[in-house]
Amino acid sequence: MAFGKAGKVALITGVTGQDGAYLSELLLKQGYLVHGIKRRSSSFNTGRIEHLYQDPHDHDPKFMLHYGDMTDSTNIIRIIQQVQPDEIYNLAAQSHVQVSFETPEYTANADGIGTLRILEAIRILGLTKHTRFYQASTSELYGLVQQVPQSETTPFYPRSPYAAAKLYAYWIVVNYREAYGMHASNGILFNHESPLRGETFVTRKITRAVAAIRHGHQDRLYLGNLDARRDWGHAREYARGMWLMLQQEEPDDYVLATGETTLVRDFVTAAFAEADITLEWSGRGVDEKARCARTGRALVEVDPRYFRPTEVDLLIGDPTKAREKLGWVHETSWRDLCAEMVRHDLAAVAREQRGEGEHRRDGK
Ligand code: NDP
Ligand code: GDR
Repeated sequence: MAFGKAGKVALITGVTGQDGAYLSELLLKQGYLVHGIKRRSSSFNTGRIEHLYQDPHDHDPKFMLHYGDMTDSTNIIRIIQQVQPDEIYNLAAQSHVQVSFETPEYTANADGIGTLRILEAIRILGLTKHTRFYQASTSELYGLVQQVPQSETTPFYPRSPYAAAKLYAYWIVVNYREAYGMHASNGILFNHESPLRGETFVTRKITRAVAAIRHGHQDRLYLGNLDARRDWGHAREYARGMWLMLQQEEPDDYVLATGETTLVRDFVTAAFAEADITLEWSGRGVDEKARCARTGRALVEVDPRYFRPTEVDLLIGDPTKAREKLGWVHETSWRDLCAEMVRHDLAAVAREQRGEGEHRRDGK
């Protein structure tokens, strides 16, 4: 791996999330001084970056956290002024598509206007020519299928308040790049997962449930639309792609994807298989019940409460531009990713059984 210039300063919003954790690790390894913005929370929200934490009283800490929120301009301006970052990675977002239908205004504020707040802070503070900016854009922008595979030139058609908010963020980044010559880039990232994935996204919900079922702590997994197709890659590899975008001489927009698409149903089957449980599907469509061949028990059921008012049916990305210009390629197949997540969650349940940890039941 190429190493960045020692002593660069990065600011990461959303540092406590899946991508924030992988990106922090990567940048620290590259010799960056990393500042992260975390939200005040009544419960513990720094589990993913616990291993990177450094006591602020330490001499010369390389990883520092600041309280902040994407909905508070004054706070964003103050942190950027203090930190004077060379690079800002804007990963903070209300990132759950289904939840965005329930909190559309907040999602627009945090994900859409929040992005504007950072860009304006860079401008107000006179950092336009100094600070490079990465925006966590998303394959959800493509929404209703226009053409596949989806690339940087495929038209957008957002299908959720989340995607509409991210659409605003995408275009305001392009606009600040063109209007003020900022080094601002959009990474249009397709779904990426890992053992650090939030527990209410479908892959992790599945792998956690498989582990709980395998150990007899849970008897059923309720899911929504099993017929959606997603292009799933490994989050660690996508974090490297983000960093590569900001190392280019010119800012630009890039798709990161694997180029392979998989049914949610097939991910479910593979995850159970990894835990030595063979699923036999009794049918297709929304009323199906999946049955476990070995025991005859229904292990997976479709619950319409997890259907979205509007769904994104098919995502499959074309990462050619990222390969050619950034030299970025994905390495982990979705099957290996699924296996890694199942093994991780099986081990977590086993630790809990030995009284060494806690395994919570799934939510949405
Ligand atoms: P996560 O949901 O795991 O992390 C989101 C982060 O944003 C968390 O640190 C969260 O804090 C923080 N956050 C949420 N709301 C606010 C707010 N109002 N102010 C400050 N911080 C906030 O997401 P991922 O790591 O998976 O994704 C990172 C980014 O990439 C997101 O913007 C997401 O929309 C986008 N994206 C993700 C893809 C994926 O497949 N993972 C694909 C394409 C784009 P807390 O920990 O306190 O909740
Ligand atoms: P997505 O991820 O909406 O693609 O957004 P998610 O894992 O939530 O859903 C993927 C697909 O699975 C279907 N599904 C379910 N989803 C959830 N969460 N829970 C279920 O029980 C369930 N059953 C079926 C969904 O309908 C959907 O089709 C993620 C987020 O990380 C976004 O922030 C990011 O922008 C996109 O990926 C790219």
